[in-house]
Amino acid sequence: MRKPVVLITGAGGEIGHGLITTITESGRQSVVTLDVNPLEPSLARMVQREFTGSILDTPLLERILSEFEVDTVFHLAALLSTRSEFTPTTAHQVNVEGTLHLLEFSQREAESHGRPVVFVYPSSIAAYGLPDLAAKAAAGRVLEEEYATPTTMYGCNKLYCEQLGRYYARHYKQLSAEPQAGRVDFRCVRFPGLISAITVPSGGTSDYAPEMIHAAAKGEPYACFVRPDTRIPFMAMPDGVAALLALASAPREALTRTAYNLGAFNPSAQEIYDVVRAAFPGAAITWKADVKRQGIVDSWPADVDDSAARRDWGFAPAYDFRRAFDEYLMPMIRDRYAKERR
Ligand code: AKB
Repeated sequence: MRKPVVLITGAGGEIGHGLITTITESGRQSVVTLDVNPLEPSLARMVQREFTGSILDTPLLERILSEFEVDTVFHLAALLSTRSEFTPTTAHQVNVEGTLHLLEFSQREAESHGRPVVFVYPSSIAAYGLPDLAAKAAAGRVLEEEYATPTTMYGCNKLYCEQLGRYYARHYKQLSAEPQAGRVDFRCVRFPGLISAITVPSGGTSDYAPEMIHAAAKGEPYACFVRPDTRIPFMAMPDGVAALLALASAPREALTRTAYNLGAFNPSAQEIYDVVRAAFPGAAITWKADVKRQGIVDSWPADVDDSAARRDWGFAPAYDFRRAFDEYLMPMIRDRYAKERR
């Protein structure tokens, strides 16, 4: 008998690092990965099988389907918001068609082993689109249904894929005589900006926070591409990974919606600057707002209402702003770059 495995797409990215490590260290399930680039050797050693290729490569997905019994999919592969604005049609292909391929893959896996496949999808605060700064200031903590009018290709892709996942979950449920059998159990979070001590993201618009911190730790100058008063929600990467795993294992009947807001802390860029400069007094950080990227973060909410996630599946981030810096980011980042310098 084949043993069920977890499939992680985009596994070599920021979230994939933490997810692979946490799942494999728990020893509970084996992990199979798919990424356009080979995994770092330290990650590759942890996984049962690594596939290098595109989520748009249907024969490759067929091969995974025939070789593995996948019962959970973490579909992380995507082009982020800034990058997607430069190549919108490619972004649509990867972010939307790629997700469609993975949903179809999951549907067929579920049919073949007669049990639901849990499909975990990271959506984003980019799914929101606030019309201007006055509306952003007045909106406060936005609810999932509010301001669902994204301004970026990435945001449109994320919002649509939330609906696509919901369609798969509902459509096949209605077709099936046995409601739980053979279907996609779609679950999704809207992530804020994520900050990791281990990796620096690329192609995102919330990247100014991790870039500022990592540049300061490396002793490199950094020109921040947003204004000091810019405010969006953020989360420390360990809380992001923990949230994906908590949502994946939550009892189905506890879930009242398919897409959940998540938040942890929401400092302004100036507040991030202040803690970074307190930790690295010599840090050479300047301000050089980029009109396009500033426009994107100005359309994202200053904060989100994540009470549904807290109520339904016990979401409770361990790191607030202070703890994220004092107990996670600073010690790990200092250690990491000190080792590199040795
Ligand atoms: C991005 O900036 O594109 C991402 C996101 C907020 O989804 N980090």
